[in-house]
Order: sequence, then C-alpha cells, then structure tokens
Amino acid sequence: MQRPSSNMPEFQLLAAKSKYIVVLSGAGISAESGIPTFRGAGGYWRTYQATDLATPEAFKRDPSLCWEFYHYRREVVLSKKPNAAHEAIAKAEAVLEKQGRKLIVVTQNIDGLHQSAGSKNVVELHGSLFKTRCTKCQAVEVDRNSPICEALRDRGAPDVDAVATRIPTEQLPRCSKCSGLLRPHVVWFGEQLYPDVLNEANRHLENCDLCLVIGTSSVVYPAAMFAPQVASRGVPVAEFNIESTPHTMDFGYYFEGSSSQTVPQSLEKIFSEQE
Ligand code: BJW
Ligand code: ZN
Repeated sequence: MQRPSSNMPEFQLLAAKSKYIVVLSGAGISAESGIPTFRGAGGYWRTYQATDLATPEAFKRDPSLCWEFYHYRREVVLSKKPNAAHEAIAKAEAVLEKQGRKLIVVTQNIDGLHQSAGSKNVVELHGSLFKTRCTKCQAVEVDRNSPICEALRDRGAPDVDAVATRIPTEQLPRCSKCSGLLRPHVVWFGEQLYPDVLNEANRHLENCDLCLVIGTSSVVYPAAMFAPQVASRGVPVAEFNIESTPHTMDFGYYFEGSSSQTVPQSLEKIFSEQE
C-alpha cells in the first residue's frame, strides 16, 4: 500500500481548486483551545473515563453524576475560544461561498466552537452541549445558561475527592413544558444518530470533491467510516492529526502535527487567491 503524501504545496493547490469541501472534525481540533479529548491522558473526569459517562446506562444509573459531568464540560467550553484551525475553516467557508463554492463542517464535537468561529454550515453528528432533550416529551431546547440550574452551581469539579452527594432528581434540569427530567441532547454509545442529521452528513459526503479529517481517533462509528467511504470513491482525503490512526493508510494525504498550525496552512491558497 502507498504511504499517504505530506506534500503541502500540492494539497494547497487541490484545496484552492475544489468546489465542495467537507471537513470532518473530532476532539483534537479543540484540544488547543483547552478542551480535553476523549481518549488519552485528558479523557478522565474524577475517576471516570469520559466515555464511560457517555452512555444511556450511566445517565439512568446516576443522572446527578452524569449532569455534573456535562455541567462541568459546558462551563469549561463557555470559558474557551476557537483556535486558528476553527478560524481558518470558517474563513475558508466564507471565501468559497462568495465564489459559489461550498465548505461544510461535519463534526463529532458537541462544543460549538466551529459556530463560535463563524462557520455556518455545521452538521453536529453527536449533538450539542448547549441543547437539552426532555426524557418525557422529547422536546429539544437550546440552553446556554450558566449554570444550567441552581442545584448544579459550583458542582462538577473534576477533582477525584470532589463532593459525592447526589442532587435529587427534581432539582436537576427540568422541562419547561412538561417538567420531565432533561438530558443533554447528545448521542451516547449504543444510541442511533439522529436520522435527519445522518442523512444530511451522507448527502455532503456523497457530493464532496475534497475531504479534510481533523483531530479524530477514527474509532467511533459511524463517523469513523465517513472518510474511508469518501476515499473509496477516489476523492482526495487529507488527515490532520498529531498521530496516525487506524485509517491513515486509506488516505492520500497525512499532515502530522497540531491542527492549529497545519489546517490554516493547508487552506492558505484559498485565502491568497481571493486577494
Ligand atoms: C490532535 C490534536 C491536535 C489531539 N491537533 N489532532 C461498528 C463497529 C464497531 C462498533 C460499532 C459499530 N457501529 C456502532 C458501534 C458502536 C459504537 C462504536 O463506535 N463503538 C466503538 C468505540 C467501537 N457506536 C455507537 O454506539 C454510535 N451509535 C450507533 O452507531 O448506533 C447504531 C448501533 C448501535 C450499537 C451497535 C451497532 C450499531 C454512537 C456513537 C456516539 C459517540 N458518542 C460520543 C459522546 C458524545 C457526547 C459527549 O461528548 O459526551 O462522541 S463518544 C466520544 O467519541 C464522542 C466523540 O465525538 C467520539 C469520537 O471521539 P474523537 O472526536 O475521535 O476524539 P478522541 O479523543 O478519540 O481523539 C482525538 C484525536 O485528536 C486523537 O487522534 C489525537 O491524536 C488527536 N489530537 N490533539 C490534531 N492538537
Ligand atoms: Zn418535556
């Protein structure tokens, strides 16, 4: 099998010519904004692996613990800013749009940093930290309040010895319509992705003529198969990561390093041709 190329000038030309770019992003793109990734050293909260709390069983077993975890993550994200990778992607979208071309972000992240950077075409595969869903009437609401409810104020500290008392369920976030218990509007392991979101992502993946895969370990399905599917159509795919992944060898390009450096560089020619 041929090794992926790391020829940046060649990729920059390709990006400058493309008409329909899809950016697939994962937690690594936000790492340099100070948001921990899932896998690896930063993926712990108290004694829990973050992925162990991202399940419907964890919420059912202990909604208070689960809400503390998500409340903590909401507060962290509210204190952070998009980095140069998010910003370059948003700027490229705006430049391309003026020229009748497209750039779409399909993200596994729930932090909203692409939108904060100005990206408009964002498909959130795994939901959002700033949306809730009622476990009773299923209503979905946007909620950026800090804290999300009084009982969670000053809770959610990540330290191992943090207060372990449970918040009574009635004091956790509740639905404004039916008073049912709210949950984060995110996709946990074993849950289906929202069909309309998945269809929208697939439509872009089928139509794109260039794909950038940024900061994802590519182990969580179905997102992990998106870029390999695009590559199997013969469309160029470039991976941006600080380390290789199970799919690196499926792609035409691999740019090793921090995405806040490699991604803006890779889109430079889109910006310079506009001037
Ligand atoms: C940098 C960097 C820098 C760092 N610059 N890079 C087929 C086969 C096997 C299993 C399955 C399958 N189909 C479904 C499954 C089950 C399961 C699954 O995939 N399991 C695998 C773990 C094996 N999938 C599901 O359950 C999905 N549902 C589904 O498919 O329904 C149908 C079905 C169900 C059951 C069985 C079969 C079918 C739902 C998946 C939902 C994932 N949810 C989470 C939580 C969301 C809410 C929350 O955030 O709390 O999504 S889990 C977590 O992982 C989160 C992330 O979006 C996702 C991916 O993680 P990501 O973004 O890749 O982060 P990391 O940390 O893994 O990687 C960071 C990367 O960045 C690393 O590579 C670093 O090197 C890099 N990096 N700094 C560039 N500066
Ligand atoms: Zn409700």
